[in-house]
Amino acid sequence: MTESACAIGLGSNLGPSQQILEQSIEQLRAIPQIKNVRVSHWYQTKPVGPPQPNYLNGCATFSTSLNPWQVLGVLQSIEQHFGRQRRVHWGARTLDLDLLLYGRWQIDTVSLQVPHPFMAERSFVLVPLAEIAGNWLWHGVSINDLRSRLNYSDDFV
Ligand code: A4P
Ligand code: MG
Repeated sequence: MTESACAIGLGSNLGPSQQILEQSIEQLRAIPQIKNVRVSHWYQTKPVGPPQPNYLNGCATFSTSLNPWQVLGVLQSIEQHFGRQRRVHWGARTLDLDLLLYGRWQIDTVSLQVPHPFMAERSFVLVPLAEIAGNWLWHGVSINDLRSRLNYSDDFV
């Protein structure tokens, strides 16, 4: 079966964030169609958007035989497990899982956009992602190159 390389972003700024992020990785590892899960370090980041607590952010990569919509479904069911409630757009959340990259796929629908539309401007995505997937491409540009274009010294706690 064809396997695709996938990158996701993880974030939490409510509750025991590190525990929530680590348990969400365990849930991913328990899914038979998800293999070779690699995880960045966790970074404390300042919130982008409305005033809210600092975030703990990181990224993970894996290979999967699931299609992108199935991956999104898995991410949303893990979010639900941790009690994510969608209230304020860009507001505080116990767990936010975003599909960043799915192979070289480009998807532009309401329910799924890949690559994730804001990833190229977000240091809380690019810094952890560069740790584990620096040579992966976003519209032909490497993650390392995208990261080096950002001035991110003030974005971390
Ligand atoms: N959706 C479309 N494409 C995707 C994708 N690639 N991955 C749809 C995941 N979901 C995708 O998402 C709303 C809808 O987006 C979903 O139903 C899905 O079908 P959501 O997670 O319910 O809403 P949201 O998270 O409030 O909005 P959004 O636009 O996803 O926000 P982001 O981009 O997730 O940003 N600051 C720091 N420091 N760290 C953070 O992690 N996160 C956010 C949220 C704001 N500020 C932050 C952080
Ligand atoms: Mg989201």
